[in-house]
Amino acid sequence: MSSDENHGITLPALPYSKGALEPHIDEATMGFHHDFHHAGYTSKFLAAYKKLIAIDELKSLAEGGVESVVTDDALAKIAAHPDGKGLAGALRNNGGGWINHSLFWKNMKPNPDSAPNAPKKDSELAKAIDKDFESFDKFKTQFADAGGKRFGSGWVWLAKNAQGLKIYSTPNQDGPHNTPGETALLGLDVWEHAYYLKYQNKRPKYIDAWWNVVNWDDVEERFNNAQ
Ligand code: MN3
Repeated sequence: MSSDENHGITLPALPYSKGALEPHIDEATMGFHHDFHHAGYTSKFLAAYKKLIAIDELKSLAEGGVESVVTDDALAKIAAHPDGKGLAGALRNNGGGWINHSLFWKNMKPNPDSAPNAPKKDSELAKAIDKDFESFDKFKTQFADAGGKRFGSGWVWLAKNAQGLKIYSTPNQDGPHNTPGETALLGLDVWEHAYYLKYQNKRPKYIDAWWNVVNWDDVEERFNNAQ
């Protein structure tokens, strides 16, 4: 398939091997998560996207790129079109799933020795976290709380907008991409498929372990690019 036919909606390769995040995130979970869940979101998003751009009155929504079709505004316009009712839901869930997981893999990196893991001291990101959350520890507590309180499936985000940094959670595959002006810096998948094999129903244990593998260089790069 050429890049024209898939509109850039492809399954990105993991930036490390499936077992590289052990012992924090297990190899089997990474395999299912990437090869089945993310692959499924990718193929279903592409199918829905192709249907969307075949509708004359709606195809202009894609002019800003594939991510522009999953803002809340675009999805409302799609849902209001007679041919777009089922399509809006498919785009929201699968487009969101494709975007969120593409970020999630890059947001992590191996840390087999569980070395201390935090943003670089004196980086602009570290200063912004201290400014908006008082301290890195308080940031982590607030972020983990948001993950623990998310009922059912969803995500926790550290996002940036014109006012600064904020933490929030979203249901299902929603995320900062739904809102223009919000930039996702760090996302945590709290769907059971992200942790159940290793941690069963113990989501807080998964979140505790996940802090070890956060790729703060990636978060910092997103923060600096969002200035
Ligand atoms: Mn997932």
